[in-house]
Amino acid sequence: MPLILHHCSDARSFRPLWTLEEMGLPYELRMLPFPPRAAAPDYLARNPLGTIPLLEDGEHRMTESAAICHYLVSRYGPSPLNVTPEEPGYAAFLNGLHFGEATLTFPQTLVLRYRRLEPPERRLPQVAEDYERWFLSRLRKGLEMMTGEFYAAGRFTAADISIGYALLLAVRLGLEAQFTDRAREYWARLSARPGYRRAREAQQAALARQQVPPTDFAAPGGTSA
Ligand SMILES: N[C@@H](CCC(=O)N[C@@H](CS)C(=O)NCC(=O)O)C(=O)O
Repeated sequence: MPLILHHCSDARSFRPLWTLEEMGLPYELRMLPFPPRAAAPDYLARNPLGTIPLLEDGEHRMTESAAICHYLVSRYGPSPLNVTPEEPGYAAFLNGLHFGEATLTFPQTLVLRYRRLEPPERRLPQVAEDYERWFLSRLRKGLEMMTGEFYAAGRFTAADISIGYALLLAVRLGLEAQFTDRAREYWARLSARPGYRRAREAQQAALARQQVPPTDFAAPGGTSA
């Protein structure tokens, strides 16, 4: 049975898509309009949270993007994208996987929601500004913990994919101009990877084939990204 990934363009489900492409695993990509909860109500039968990603692997369903990346590299490895508990980089690996989502992506969803997605009368500029500052400060300080070109184990791993998605979202939100040199160089390294490029091509091809509109991060009507 193939792995099935439910995905909205440029949303957190890009993390597992990138991982699948880096690993060269076979998968089926099912595109959804954003936000799926409102735009594709049938999806709630598969994932009651209404969020993406959803990975279906036989009887297993997973809805947390960083956990899915961890699952793929450990369940379908061995892969250099994984770091095992025996390796010295294991602690940094787990830290990076969760740092990318909990510390770097969540504050950006507040920026997105209260600056762009909510209808004008519900927007909260103070919240958006505060969490933009929060994100940029955590990004700067968090990347200071990196000792080499990648976050853990001296090589590209799923931790870089988790953090890389947060950088992709920041670019989509127009925050790139405020990146430090370190963040800018890190993002350039990640986004130049053939695996990243293949994931973007797979996303664009699936959007066209399935006739699904791309996520519009500037449009009111979504609730959170
Ligand atoms: N922590 C979860 C968050 C999942 C999530 O909130 N996804 C967003 C898209 S990036 C979503 O589906 N938002 C639509 C909604 O809340 O209706 C993860 O890392 O996958």
